[in-house]
This record gives sequence, structure tokens and C-alpha cells, in this order.
Amino acid sequence: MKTVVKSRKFTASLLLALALMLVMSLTAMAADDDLVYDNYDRATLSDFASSGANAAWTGGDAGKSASIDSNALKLEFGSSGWFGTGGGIDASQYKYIVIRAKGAAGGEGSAFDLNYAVGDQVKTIGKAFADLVGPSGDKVPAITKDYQNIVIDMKGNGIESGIQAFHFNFHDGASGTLWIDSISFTNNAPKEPAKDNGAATKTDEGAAAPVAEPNPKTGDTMNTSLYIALAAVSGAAALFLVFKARKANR
Ligand SMILES: [Ca+2]
Repeated sequence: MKTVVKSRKFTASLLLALALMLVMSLTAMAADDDLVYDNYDRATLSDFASSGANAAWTGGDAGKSASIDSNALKLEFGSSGWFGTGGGIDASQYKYIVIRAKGAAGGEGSAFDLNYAVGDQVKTIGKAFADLVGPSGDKVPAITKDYQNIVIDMKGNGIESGIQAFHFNFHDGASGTLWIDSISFTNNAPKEPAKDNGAATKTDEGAAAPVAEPNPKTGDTMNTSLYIALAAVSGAAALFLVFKARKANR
């Protein structure tokens, strides 16, 4: 009888360990969730806490014309200058930056450079926002009068994964108004038309739902629910065996 209990206890421990491993693998998959840097869903630019922003500061000499407008960052630029926003984030697990933006006239992407900082060091990408490349390797879609998700490939643009701040550097003589509805990091690139597809539906490429894209790590969007189900089943089995073993011990 004792050996039976022992072997049951061993099985229970084994199952518990298995359940723990599954929970740990789920935690490791956390980078499949987007990291929202700032959604600007608040009344004032400095009130980061109310929107749970991962950004912690804003500033720059173009910052005087920065404000919150309908849950978006509104940047009115009339000359050269910069607007910056930074925070203690870890973007090392992410491939893409998603900026949901629109402009008053459209085409504002040629009026500024998107630069960034790693720690205190400002890094320049060396090209206008409009010339950055997306996941397909093609240029990102132009900023239009309607909101769209503009997906920027970090590696493709030489953006280091230690990025902790964004800098919008406006060009000399450029003027206009830009709205940023949100800035986030993701590994799920929205579907883009094939490279040889010409200009067809080009402006729509950022609008596809990220959830439709297969998990880049596993190639299967169902894997997360499968892991959860397996963890639940083995966890329940472990509890049952522990209960049975205790009962047998009495
Ligand atoms: Ca927003």
C-alpha cells in the first residue's frame, strides 16, 4: 500500500511540475501581447497614470504646441523643432512599432524624422518618417486625413531594441498638424499586400486586425488556448491525485 501511495505522490508531483512548466511557458509567451507605450486616452498630456501609459515624460521645443485632443496627441508644428516622449520600457522582445496617426492635410510623414533614444543617447534613423519601411520591406503607407496603423519594422530601419524614447524632429520650414492616437510595440504585423501587388489597397494595409496573423513564434494562433487547456487538465489531475493519496494515507 505504501509503495502505491508513494508512486501516486510521485505522479502527482510530476503532474504539478508539468503544470508549472506550462504556466512558465505561457509567461514566456507574454511578448505576444502588444506593449502599449501611450494611448493618450486622458485629459492632459502629463497625466500618464490615468491611462496607464508606459511613457513617463514628454518635452522638447515643439512641445509647447503639443496637447491632448480627443484621446490623441495633437502636434501642431510651424517650424523646426522636436517633440519627445520617453519611459522606462523594455521593447527588446518586439519587432514592430505601431503608430496610429492621421494628419490635417495628409502627407505629413515627409515633414519630420522619427528618432529615438536608448538611455540618454539620442539615435537618428537618418530619413523622413515617410521613408521608413514596414514589415514587407516597402515604405510605410503615407499619413492621411484618416487614422490608420502605421507599422514600422524596427530591424528594417536599424532601430535598436533598447529604445526608451521617441523623438519627432520636424524639418525646417515645415508646418502642419499631426494626431497620434497611440504608440505601441507588437510582434503581430498586420497583413500587407504582396510586394508585386502594386499599389492595390496599399492605404489599407495597417487596418487589418493583428489577431488574424499567425503567432510568429509558434505559427499557430490556437497554441495559447491549447496550453491553457493542457495546464488546466494536468493541474486538475494533480489535485485529484494529491487528494486520493492523502485519503489513502489516513
Ligand atoms: Ca488614443
